[in-house]
Amino acid sequence: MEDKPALLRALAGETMARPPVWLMRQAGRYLPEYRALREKAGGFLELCLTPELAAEATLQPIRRFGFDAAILFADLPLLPLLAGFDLRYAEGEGPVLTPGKGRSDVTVQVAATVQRVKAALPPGTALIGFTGAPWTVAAYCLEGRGSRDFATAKTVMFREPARYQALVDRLTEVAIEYLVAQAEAGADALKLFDSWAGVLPETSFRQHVIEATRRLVEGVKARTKVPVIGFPRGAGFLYHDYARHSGVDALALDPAVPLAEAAKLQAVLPVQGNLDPIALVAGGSAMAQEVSRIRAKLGRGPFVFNLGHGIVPQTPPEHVATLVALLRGDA
Ligand code: 1CP
Repeated sequence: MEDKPALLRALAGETMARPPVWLMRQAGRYLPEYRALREKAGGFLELCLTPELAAEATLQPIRRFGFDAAILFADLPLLPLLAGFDLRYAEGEGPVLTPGKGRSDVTVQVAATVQRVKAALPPGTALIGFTGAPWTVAAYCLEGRGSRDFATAKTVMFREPARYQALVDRLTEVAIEYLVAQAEAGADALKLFDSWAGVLPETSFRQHVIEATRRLVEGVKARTKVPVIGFPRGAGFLYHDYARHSGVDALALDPAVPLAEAAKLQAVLPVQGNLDPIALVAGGSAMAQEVSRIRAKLGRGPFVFNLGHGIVPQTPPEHVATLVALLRGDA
């Protein structure tokens, strides 16, 4: 079908003459209009859970750059809120989670955001819903906040496997409901962020990344047909087994995945990635060379152009415009 969004065609395995493009963290502090909206919202949680404001944050980068996909503006620690954790954003810090009462209206608010965005998007622009994958969300719950190595969370995983598993079972149950609600509200694809997959050794990775993702995907697929993109950041050699056994429909690649390996992965699943976010900060010929290297290697199969991780706040918006123009052949 000609009017099917380019993103969905690529995720379904089609090789596109021009790869669809969107960027992880395409909404956020590098955009002056986001900073203004954030100011107006007061707190970051209010921004995420007020559909009118969250929809506006989602649409800002689409208006400015015309990406092929929008990604729901929300955050990964919203899932623990649904599983009985309290969440606050400390000034100048990331999320802080503590066991508590949680909030029961998260899914309703987020689904309302999805509906609003969907109604406002041009028909060729896909909408991506998301949540964190079980290990990464459990890691934030157990650690209580961001960490370089998630040593506390890993200690619980090793020392108290039953407690760890009980938490993951609960998170998986709420994640299935949350993702299905997003799909039913109009999300065209779903993404699972396993941002901390790379801190686990092989055995834990197989059990708590691949197998835990497989169970989550199975639960989602029993109720909706939308494609699922998996992002096991830092998986290294284990990307291959993740591609074969996690049940996801497409793979998001981090910047460290060599293009020769990426091409092998692409023989198994459509791939998305993997420009280094700092190459986007640098811009100029260094960025242009990286873009053509990635495109030359991955453009001959099912491919979605993206960064290998999120846009950083110091990124000049003009470099994003140049990147999109390069990919569209207008620069
Ligand atoms: O100051 C601000 O305005 C808050 C910055 C911010 C933003 C813009 C946070 C706090 N979250 C978000 C939005 C967000 N987060 C989106 C939607 C916007 C978009 O992509 O355009 C998405 C998909 C996420 C997902 C997310 N949140 C991830 C996975 C992706 C990744 O970067 O690996 C993770 C790990 C988080 C947790 C989080 N939220 C925010 C921060 C600062 C962090 C990192 C905390 C830490 O580990 O220290």
